[in-house]
Amino acid sequence: MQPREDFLLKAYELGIIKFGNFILKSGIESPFYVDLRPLASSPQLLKTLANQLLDLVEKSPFELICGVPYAALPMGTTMSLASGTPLIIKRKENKGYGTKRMVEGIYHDGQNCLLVEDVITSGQSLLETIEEVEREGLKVTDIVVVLDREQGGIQKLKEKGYSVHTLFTINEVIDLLHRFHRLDDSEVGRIKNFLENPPAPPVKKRVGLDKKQISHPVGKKLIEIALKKNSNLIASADVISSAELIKLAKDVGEHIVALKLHTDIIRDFSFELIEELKQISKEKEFLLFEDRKFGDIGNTQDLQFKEGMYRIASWADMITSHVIAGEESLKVFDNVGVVAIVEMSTKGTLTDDYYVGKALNAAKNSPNVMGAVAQRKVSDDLLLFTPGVNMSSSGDSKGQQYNTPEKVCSEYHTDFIIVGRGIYKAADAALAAKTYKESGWAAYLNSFE
Ligand code: 5BU
Repeated sequence: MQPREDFLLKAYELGIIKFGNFILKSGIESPFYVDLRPLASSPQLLKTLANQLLDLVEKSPFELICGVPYAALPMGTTMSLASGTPLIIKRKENKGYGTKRMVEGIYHDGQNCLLVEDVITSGQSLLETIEEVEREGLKVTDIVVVLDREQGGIQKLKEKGYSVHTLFTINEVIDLLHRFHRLDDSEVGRIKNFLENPPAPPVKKRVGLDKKQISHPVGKKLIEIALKKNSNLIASADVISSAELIKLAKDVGEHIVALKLHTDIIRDFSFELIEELKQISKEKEFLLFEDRKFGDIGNTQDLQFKEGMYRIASWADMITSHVIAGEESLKVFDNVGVVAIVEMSTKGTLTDDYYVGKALNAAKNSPNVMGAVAQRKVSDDLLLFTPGVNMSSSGDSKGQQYNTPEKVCSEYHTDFIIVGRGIYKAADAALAAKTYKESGWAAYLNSFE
């Protein structure tokens, strides 16, 4: 038996490949599932693997080794120990926006780094890793991969000029396991058929406003208004005087589902203003949405929400809050629909993937939360609000980034678009609101196709 075959059979006994029915991350149902992480539980096998991978790249010109997190980290480390080549570590959680470096360790510009990957499928995540490593000034020419699932990844990387060295292809693994009686004929047939005709990933259908499972009463009310008015438009009234605000509310009221306010920018704020806004909102049927972006400990938020000169709790239907202080801090917002800020629209925002994931979890666990502000899809049990929408500009000089209603509705499945300057700075705000309402609703309807 060859050393490769011996390695594979032992690795199989450890459980690195399982057969049956598995739902992959993409939603595809697969007859096998590969997970190379258990290899780290056998130091001997890990050493054997590292040596075999090093043999594959014997002639490659690398000066550093980097394992793609997480499964390939122990492999990269073992290769580093076995070869005496320094290791560097790529972070997974930081998307490169903050100040933290993406790659940790000692290295300098222009050094050649060998990337180690456990399994390659479409090659997409490897391409992203390469980009991040190259952005740090390192050079990538060679990649070594334990298993190629033969779904186009190798081809994609080769087209981009990278040399890819693979220890096994999935077909080879299946054949070997067949030959050594770990798989019977019918299982092999089923797997080969899957590999030859890989199914397309199921497309996740957008859930319409009428079918969304929203239990919060304010969320239900907002949906009711949207369906009645055929509008998913929220106007952001970032004006600084009561007179302007009242005029805007009257002008755009019939087209919107909510009027978003920043009451702390209004020079002459008063409760007469609030009373008048409430009156207009009742007549024109829209909700009052205070974009306060709370972001403190629960007790302070409680005071900011109920007390002070704005007494937001006494009049707002909806508010925004960061979730930075954790789930419990959101409990103070009773009798109001909370929209959790999980991702911001600005260039260089610190709300990276890691933050968004945690923030969404906190939002979903909080009964006061009815929706989220984000620039990506969120789960169907939250309403999605997307600001940074403008049809005639791509951004401003202070970091704002704009998308069109079409883009946010079709790509993010946004439920409500939020438009500020696109409306209140227009020569005719009423007309602009009507235009955004019509484009927003058409984009919403088109996003089902
Ligand atoms: P604009 O004039 O359309 O750029 O105004 C956008 C509004 O949405 C403005 O009131 C912001 O405070 C608000 N906003 C945003 O633009 N981006 C975000 O990520 C969040 C809020 Br959260």
